[in-house]
Amino acid sequence: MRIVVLTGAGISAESGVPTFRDADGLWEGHRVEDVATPEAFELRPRMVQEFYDARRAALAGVEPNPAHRALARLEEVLGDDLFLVTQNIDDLHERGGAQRVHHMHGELLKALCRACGSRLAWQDALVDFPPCPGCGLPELRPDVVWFGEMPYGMDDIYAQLRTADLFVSIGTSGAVYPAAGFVQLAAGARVRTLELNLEPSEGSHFFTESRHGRAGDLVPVWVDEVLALVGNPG
Ligand code: BV8
Repeated sequence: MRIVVLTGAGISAESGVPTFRDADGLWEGHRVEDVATPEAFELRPRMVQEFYDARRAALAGVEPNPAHRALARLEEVLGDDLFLVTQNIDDLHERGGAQRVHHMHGELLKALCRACGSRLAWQDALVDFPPCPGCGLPELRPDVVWFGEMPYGMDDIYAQLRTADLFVSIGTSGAVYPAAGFVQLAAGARVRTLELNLEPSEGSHFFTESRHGRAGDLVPVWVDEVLALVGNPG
């Protein structure tokens, strides 16, 4: 069984990573366009760097939860038949044990040099624009996809969506494109679709099935069902 899983901020909520749109969400106090656009970076580079420096530093204080770990168990059994794509820029899928995670919106723990294009593992702050280890220029930015920028790996993602047996969306509000359009694309390819989310998302009506609750409860149960189905009671 070939499965494509898409995750959003909701899968990391129980780990203590703030979501975007919830009451005290990331966008609280920050207008998206003020911190997550190339234009904002041109206008107020230090403010944007500080926004991502704070989120990068906060990663040290959070741990993966049962939903992250359950998906790693599923990956172990399904191997390449599982395609795990996330909108999240945290590293909790990897720390939960997943080996192959497609970060379509980039990663907090990577820096991208605007001068030489180097992409580097990065733990520290970028607010003082340290020199790029590749070219020496002070042109490092967070390696995240901002609004108006092309998400990463779209061709792979579209190819996987068209040939899957099942598309599962976990912890996402379905408010941001192109990720919010995956369910319609999958449905168009006659792929079964399942939503696991705290509440109905903006695209709930497109899903074959929806289960509402906390990812930390829903995902391990769903993974056990799949593992039983594929004859490997994990
Ligand atoms: C692009 C990285 C060209 C940075 C992010 C079509 C129509 C309208 C607009 C557009 C369109 N196409 C493009 C656009 C413009 C724009 C867009 O979508 N705007 C929106 C606001 C309308 N999209 C873009 O600009 C994209 N680029 O389009 O390029 C192109 C075109 C075609 C094909 C290719 C390219 C780039 C978008 C990426 C921007 N970067 N992140 C950063 O993190 O700072 S987006 C960021 O916001 C996240 O990555 C994520 O994608 C989104 C937040 O959404 P969620 O993750 O879903 O989080 P949210 O808080 O909203 O919801 C959480 C959900 O979890 C809720 O439903 C809640 O109920 C649930 N939940 C909470 N707790 C739990 C839970 N569920 C389970 N358990 C729990 N415990």
